[in-house]
Amino acid sequence: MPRLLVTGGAGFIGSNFVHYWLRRHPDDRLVVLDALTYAGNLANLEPVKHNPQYRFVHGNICDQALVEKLLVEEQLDTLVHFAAESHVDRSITGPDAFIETNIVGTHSLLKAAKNIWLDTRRQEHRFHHVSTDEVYGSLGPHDPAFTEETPYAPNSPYAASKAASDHLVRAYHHTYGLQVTTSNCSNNYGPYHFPEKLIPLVITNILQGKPIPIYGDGLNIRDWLYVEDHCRGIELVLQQGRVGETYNIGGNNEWTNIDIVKLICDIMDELRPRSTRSAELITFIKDRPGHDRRYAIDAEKTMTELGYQPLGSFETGIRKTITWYLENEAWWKSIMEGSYLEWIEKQYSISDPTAK
Ligand code: NAD
Ligand code: TDX
Repeated sequence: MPRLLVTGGAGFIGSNFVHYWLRRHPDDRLVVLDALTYAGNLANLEPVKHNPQYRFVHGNICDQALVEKLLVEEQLDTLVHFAAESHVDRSITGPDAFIETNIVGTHSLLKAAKNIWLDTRRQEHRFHHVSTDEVYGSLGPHDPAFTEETPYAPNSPYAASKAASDHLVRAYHHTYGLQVTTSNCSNNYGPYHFPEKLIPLVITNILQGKPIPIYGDGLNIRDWLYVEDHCRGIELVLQQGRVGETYNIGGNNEWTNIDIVKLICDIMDELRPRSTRSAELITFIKDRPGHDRRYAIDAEKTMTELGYQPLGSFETGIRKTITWYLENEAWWKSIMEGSYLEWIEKQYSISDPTAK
């Protein structure tokens, strides 16, 4: 019976993973370690708060002594590492936190895992590192999708920090024999997605009658995956993945930003009609510096080796997501204050919103 340490479990994907895992494996021990940065939210974990199998620890992944203490005192044998600074735009305006958490923090976790699982106890263990497709760089319109063999070419400080952490994880396996796996996933969407990211930003801006900011020409392409499919992919890697391997997890679901925004506008008009059409809020603004043009994931290896398949259609997933935001207004409204408002002001306070 695995005993899990989930880092970053109060964030978007981490909290979805906690719910997924405890639903599917109710007898497993699961400890969340999270620093509760602006992106971490205990409300995301409210539904499991009283579950005796679950424990929340407020702490930083850079605190090696704390991680070692938890591994020993809770007899943990599996670490699922979500904790990160995750927003590309914030990495452009302030990269330091990305270096600290994504690189130094991941290294600190690796040192703790090596110290306890290899040097002290010599026990069976797994260190699973959650990474992103952004490490592979940007694709042209007709390029084949990223495979696990695609050379790394990260373009943003965020992507570079994730790439560095992937390399450290690989090196701890190769050099010390730490039992690691890594998964590289495409853009997730679903419940508890922090409203700074495109899909929840569009939904919550429509609900507030605010402009929908689209960077550049809106023709950048992302592959969107429902967050529960990502959680299932990680579960398969934990259960059947080969140690030392990396696995791509994707949705086979490429959309231009403008098309996805128009789709959300149409669904919003149907579910929550307003006096004007939501699409009228669309505002093209200055492009993101270094904006990657296209991401696409080839998940063939994960599908054939582990039986991974994204379940459900995008149409179903996006409707479920929009409905979640409609039904959980208190959740996203409570975020719309303090430091988040300052970020929005700084990022989008372009006096001429059409300035290029
Ligand atoms: P998120 O920003 O929503 O959550 C990150 C969580 O990590 C927060 O709870 C935060 O408090 C915590 N955290 C940050 N710094 C910490 C530190 N130093 N110590 C402890 N906790 C800390 O991120 P997310 O979107 O849920 O992404 C989770 C992981 O998945 C990240 O590693 C990200 O790179 C990766 N990923 C995300 C996506 C996506 O589409 N969101 C896609 C592929 C991979
Ligand atoms: O206001 C916006 N306007 C806009 O046009 C925002 C916030 C985004 N965009 C565009 C930029 C991207 O082309 O939408 C696309 C998606 O943007 P984000 O939601 O910021 O995601 P992205 O930059 O693709 O990165 C995401 O996927 C990979 C996650 O944030 C990363 O953590 C993950 O690794």
